[in-house]
Amino acid sequence: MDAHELLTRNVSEVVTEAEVEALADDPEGKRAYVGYEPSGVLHIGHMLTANKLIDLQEAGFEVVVLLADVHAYLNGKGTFEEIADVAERMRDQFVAYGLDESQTEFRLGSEFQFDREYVTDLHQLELETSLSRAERAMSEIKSGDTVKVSQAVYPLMQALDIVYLDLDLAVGGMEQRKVHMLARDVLPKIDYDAPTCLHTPLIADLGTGIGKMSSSEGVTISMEDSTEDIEQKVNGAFCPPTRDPDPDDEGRERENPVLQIFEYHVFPRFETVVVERPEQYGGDLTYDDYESLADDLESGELHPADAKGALATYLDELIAPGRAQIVESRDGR
Ligand code: NAL
Repeated sequence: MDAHELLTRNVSEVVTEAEVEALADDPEGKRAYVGYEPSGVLHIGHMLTANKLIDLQEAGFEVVVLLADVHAYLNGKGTFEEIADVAERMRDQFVAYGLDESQTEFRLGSEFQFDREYVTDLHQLELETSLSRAERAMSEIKSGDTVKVSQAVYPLMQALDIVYLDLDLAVGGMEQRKVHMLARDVLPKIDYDAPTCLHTPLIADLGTGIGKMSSSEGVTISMEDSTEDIEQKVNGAFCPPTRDPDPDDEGRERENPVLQIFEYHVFPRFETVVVERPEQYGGDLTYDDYESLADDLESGELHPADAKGALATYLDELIAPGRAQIVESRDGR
């Protein structure tokens, strides 16, 4: 797979096409980052951006994972002590998931976000940004019902981090796009470059196929799930025999989350996917790519129940190392 395909496969949006093509032409030594508010346990959304980081490492990029401890604090996620503890565990889970430790730079935001130069730049960005713009940028990220001043500072710090970590490419889920658009507008006003951005898709809620899967509501998959939990959640998933459960709806309100997880999680990490079936139902099916599996689901060759059985097996394999890491760190206390 060439560098351009590694960069852009399974991506919802790149900003801009021309900038990403220039990076793909000469990827060696380029730096990409993802930032995460530390949370105790990795879930399937973290794993999706991590898959993109693994693609980027394969293309020759250096990868930076920012454990955004100050951002989590500004977003009301706990005390600094609590967040520091959680950040460490999150790092170990990323490594267990498959982010090569020798190729990944893990940073804490608090290492540089209190420096005088950083804070001075931050205040300059505050002068350049309206409150309403900052608030809009946070609509998909903020926790709690009321907007706090801290949450208006948050996206400006996220913009500035891209500069201070010396990055060529900012990666995030689609919920980060408004923050990145703000960064592209506001950084040039204080004479920094607008960052190139790449956004990964959001997976629909497993149970209904509606909206986005989130750790706060609905059904999600996390590294804490046992094999039985995964089987149960996947068996109960919404999986009509079609890629597009909402053909009349222009906005595609409903997705097929089982197919999405095959596309964004299973095929990027496994060369072939085997769906086991008893001889009497036609025997095992083997797939080399997502499209042929989705075609078979649509034609009726592959029954949703068999697709779910295989999905549970592969998901379990993907999270098993992280699950073992969580158990180990609990036992170690
Ligand atoms: C992501 C987050 C916080 C700070 C960042 C700085 C640079 C790059 C990415 C960053 C966390 C993210 C979230 N906003 O919602 O988890």
